[in-house]
Amino acid sequence: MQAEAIAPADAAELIRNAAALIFDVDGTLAETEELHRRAFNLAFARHGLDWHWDRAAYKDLLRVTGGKERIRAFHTRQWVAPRLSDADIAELHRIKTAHYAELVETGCCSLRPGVAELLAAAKARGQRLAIATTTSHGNIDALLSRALGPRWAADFGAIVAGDDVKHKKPAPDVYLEILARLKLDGPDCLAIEDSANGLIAASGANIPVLITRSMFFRDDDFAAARAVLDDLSELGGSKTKTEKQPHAQ
Ligand code: XBP
Ligand code: MG
Repeated sequence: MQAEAIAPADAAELIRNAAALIFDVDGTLAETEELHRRAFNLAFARHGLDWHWDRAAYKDLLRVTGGKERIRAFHTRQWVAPRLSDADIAELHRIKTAHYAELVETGCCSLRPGVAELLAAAKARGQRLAIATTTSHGNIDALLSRALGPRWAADFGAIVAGDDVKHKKPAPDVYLEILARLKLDGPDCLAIEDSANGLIAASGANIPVLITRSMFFRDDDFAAARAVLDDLSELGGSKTKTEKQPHAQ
């Protein structure tokens, strides 16, 4: 389906008019999935498992949201694999999370283009900010304390992570929890996401979605999004046209 191009100004207006901007983390604030992939592989090696997720395998595994769920999904597909209890998987995921924090600490994963500028502009106009993610609070803090400084959380009115809710994306749980905490209605807000699972989750909470295409989800189906950008730096300049989905309001 050919998307109708809209000027970045229309996407910028969507942003400015929202009562709250609700940000996804992985792939949206920063291209973190490559670090997650490396952290999973380091944890497998540390655990004595001969598993290695290359980018193609990881792209497919990313359809499963949540690191623990992703490991379980991969384990289930193996013809031959050691028995892994839920406790084993939780421990494997804990090791992976420690490796992820070390990788983020090296400073090799900065915020995506336009993210810092948008956060600063939203703060300057008193616009409310929130985070709705599948990853963990520890991973959010590792990334944003490095990118935005130790007091980064003070700028966000609500932060909901994967294990805070019963069902992870594409279920709407994290977004419904954000709306409940902010006491706002979905249509008054705007979700900023990078994946089809994120689009489905926010749409399930009746929140309009602006997509920024990311490394592993470039070819996902974003027909239900209000606008699709290559990245948020388009809001500042008129670098390229954004794609507006034909039936978006
Ligand atoms: C993306 C995810 C997460 C990360 C890995 O989260 O699905 O599972 O891939 O992080 P987002 P964990 O909603 O921010 O795009 O291993 O902590 O799950
Ligand atoms: Mg994401």
